[in-house]
Amino acid sequence: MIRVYLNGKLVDRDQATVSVYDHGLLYGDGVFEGIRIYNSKVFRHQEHIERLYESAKHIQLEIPLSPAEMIQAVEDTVKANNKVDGYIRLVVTRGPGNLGLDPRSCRPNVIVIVDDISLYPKELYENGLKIVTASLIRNHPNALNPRIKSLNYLNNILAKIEGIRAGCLEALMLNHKGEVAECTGDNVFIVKKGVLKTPPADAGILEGVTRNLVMELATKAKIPLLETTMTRHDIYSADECFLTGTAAEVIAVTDCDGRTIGSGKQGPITKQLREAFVKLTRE
Ligand code: PXG
Repeated sequence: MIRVYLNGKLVDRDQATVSVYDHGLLYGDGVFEGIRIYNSKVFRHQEHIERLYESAKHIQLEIPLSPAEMIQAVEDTVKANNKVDGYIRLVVTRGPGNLGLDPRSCRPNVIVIVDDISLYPKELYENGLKIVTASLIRNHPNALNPRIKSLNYLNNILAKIEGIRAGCLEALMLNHKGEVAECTGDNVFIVKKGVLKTPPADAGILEGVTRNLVMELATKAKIPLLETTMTRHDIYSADECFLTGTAAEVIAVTDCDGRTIGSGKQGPITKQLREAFVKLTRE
């Protein structure tokens, strides 16, 4: 039986319940993180916790644990579940309160779930993903900033549904200026004439932990790297394209909106960075 951390206690998953008055449920009011466990180690733990606290700060949600206590709670939950490889869903909801948007009566719920995550089918890591551009734009940063990993993921879910309806497992999202932002749960990279490019944080993206790591790996491998604004033209005419994310890891994109990207196969720099990523996480 999976044991879930709920407000300081480890409980069986069937007993891990929260109120229907929780504003996380009623309004999507809360924040979360998705973290991998590789070889019994919580991957990039500190970075995920930092992002969680930054998201919480932005929405003025006071987490009732210090970051150090949160790290301990996550470690304890991983141990209690004997997890070697897996996935952690860390959730802090605004908590139960009165009906109505006013969050002042709420007391946050802290939840840590340790479970598994399903990857894309293995062959897609060799053949690459097909994606389409969603007609829905990414949230305007002055409305709900994509840098907040909030419980309100409808923007991404609606784009994902568009992708699925078009026969694709991922959808590309543009920002309010028509520039490439990110996919529904992954950041986007391209390679053009040997230069690795990715949209900057102010393009309206979640600053992915995997994105940061891939940029580090590229720097180490002396691959020129540029955070730069891009449009769909840059994706269509790229030599290579790939996505990064905790769930997806590093995966090639070989088709966007019916345009074959580069050779139509995983490109050499994508392969190199994916191998460096796999080496780092599996060793
Ligand atoms: N952009 C968005 C909008 C995301 O939600 C990423 C980029 C990649 O960030 P990381 O830090 O993971 O490299 C994400 C992450 C899920 C799931 O359950 C989604 C994410 C991560 C883990 C699981 O679909 N999104």
